[in-house]
Amino acid sequence: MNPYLFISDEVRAAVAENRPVVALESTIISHGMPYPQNVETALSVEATVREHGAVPATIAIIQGKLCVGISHDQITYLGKKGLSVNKASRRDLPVLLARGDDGATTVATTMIGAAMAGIHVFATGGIGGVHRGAQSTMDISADLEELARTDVTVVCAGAKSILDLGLTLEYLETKGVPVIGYQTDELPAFYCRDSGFGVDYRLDTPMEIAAAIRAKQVAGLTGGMLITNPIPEAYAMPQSQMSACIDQAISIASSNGIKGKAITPFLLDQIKSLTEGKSLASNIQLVLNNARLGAKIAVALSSLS
Ligand code: PSU
Ligand code: MN
Repeated sequence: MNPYLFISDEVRAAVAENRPVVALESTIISHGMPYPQNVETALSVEATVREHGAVPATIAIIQGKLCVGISHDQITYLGKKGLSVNKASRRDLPVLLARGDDGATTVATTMIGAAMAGIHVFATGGIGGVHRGAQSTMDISADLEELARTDVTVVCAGAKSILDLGLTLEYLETKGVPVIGYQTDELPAFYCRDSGFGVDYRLDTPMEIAAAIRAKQVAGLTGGMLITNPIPEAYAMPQSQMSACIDQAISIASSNGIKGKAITPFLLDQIKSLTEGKSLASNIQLVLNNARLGAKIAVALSSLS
């Protein structure tokens, strides 16, 4: 027994009975979107996972416990606290657990909680990656190392072009992380369906993805997989507008000296203002789209194992 791990009864029963479960992160709630849209989105993501036949397991650190399957009240609490909650990646865990503190889990920490609870599929918006200029700043998200070591499949809408997508793909290749395109040959770039970069493999059905996850498990291969799911056409933002906004947001961040863990939330907020809120509407839709795909993959996977 791990005294720092709490698994809800619903999630524990579903995992024990090999029913489909989808893990969900909490940094997207506290740091990725403003209140109240963050709470509304987190609750509709959970509802979407249920509608597609899986149990949602939103993960967060609450009073020093890594909680897998938090309540609606806890989601609301994290959403209202927003940026004042600790953004918790792998390196933050020891101190937050020891102190009995709260933390919103990034992709890396959510993968850790999911793996501890026996959950294989996790849906989110975007992952962290290699930042532009990382050649000198060395700003590379711990999400990539976690994908390299932890056995959880992450469904996302690719990564935002606030990152260097080419270097992010190189890093994932070095670390042995398969990058799969769902019904696409091209890596999606979060708000936009295309990035100009290819994926490693295109798979067109949730069952083909589940078969790859299953093969990895049966073969005893460790590490995660990345499933990239393009934003639905109707909500995609024009590439030229997005790249101008992102360039502007990055230059505002650098003139304000923003760096480290604060950079991603800062850029997201700037982009939201620069697009007059349109990026937030797109962000919400792509997360829902990933929740649907995550649930379908989890359903297919539980039929195989
Ligand atoms: N990208 C988004 N929204 C987010 C994040 C990334 O579009 O909310 C969050 C995720 O929790 C991700 C984290 O795991 O930022 C990466 O932060 P860092 O680069 O500091 O590791
Ligand atoms: Mn970083």
